[in-house]
Amino acid sequence: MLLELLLLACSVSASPRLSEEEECLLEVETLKRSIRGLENKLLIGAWQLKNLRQHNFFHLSHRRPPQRHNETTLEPTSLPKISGNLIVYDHDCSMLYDRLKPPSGFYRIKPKSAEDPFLVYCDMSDGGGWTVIQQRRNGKVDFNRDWSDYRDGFGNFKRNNDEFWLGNEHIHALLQDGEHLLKIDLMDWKGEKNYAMYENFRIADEKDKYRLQYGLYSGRAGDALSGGSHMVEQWSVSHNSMQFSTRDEDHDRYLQGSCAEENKGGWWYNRCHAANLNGRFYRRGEYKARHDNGVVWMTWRGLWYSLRHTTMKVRPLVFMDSMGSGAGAEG
Ligand SMILES: [Ca+2]
Repeated sequence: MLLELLLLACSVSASPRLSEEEECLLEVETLKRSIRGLENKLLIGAWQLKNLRQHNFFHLSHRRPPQRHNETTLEPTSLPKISGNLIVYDHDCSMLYDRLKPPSGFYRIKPKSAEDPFLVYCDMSDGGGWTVIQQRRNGKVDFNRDWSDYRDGFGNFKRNNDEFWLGNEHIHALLQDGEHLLKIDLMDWKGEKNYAMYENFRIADEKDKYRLQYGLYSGRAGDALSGGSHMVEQWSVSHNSMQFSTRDEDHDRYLQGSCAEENKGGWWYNRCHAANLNGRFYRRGEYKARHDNGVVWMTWRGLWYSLRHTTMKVRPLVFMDSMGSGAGAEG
């Protein structure tokens, strides 16, 4: 549009002399180049804004000097590469641990199958290398949320004791390559700790509603994900091969109602559960309610006790083989 006006202005004002026409064309060419330069600046700005929004913090490592008005174009190939503190080498926290052995904290990772890097909490204690996918600590974050929140992740990603759900899309990407161990750390209101581990933990993609799969259980808190040791309970509450449900997307096996609605969280509900780690946060442990909707691990403290701390964290099985059991009871 701008260019058309410029060309029009040229054709009206220019005399038929060739030199002036050439001059005008030259000016148009210069303006075209500066438009391309501005378009590229806009691209860089949008790219920086995207990073800022995704990761809360972002420092320009290579701030470009201000451009002169008639400076020639910046070709797209000169867009800044991911560099400086934006470099993301690690597919998960185990890779970061192997490389740098840093302390526990929030780091940016990029699993092979993920489109963009994202922020995770890395637990570098307990053998190190754990990527944390869920954390409950103080009840400050509401876990009774919709499908899109559980898909994309929610909560706070700043302090070590922040509560969050990493997001089913991120968890799916994280577990795509190789086999992973899931460790669940629990703590009750007296400060007693316990844990459960599952081999070959993975979840399907969104098309299959993030269906849960896991293999062998080990640990001391009991196999609540499979509903304990009774066959009848296992049939109705085992979470293995269940799809994910939220209050607005019911994929459970409870035909008369919605487990997610009753139990106040997103989870792989059957009809309904023996483990409800995304449930409602009750501040005193034992609770009374219409439904067993607390932060529950049935095989340890029962359905009517809501836990104080929970952590769900994953690590490649290979990592465990090279480091020993990793079976510490750290919460
Ligand atoms: Ca249902």
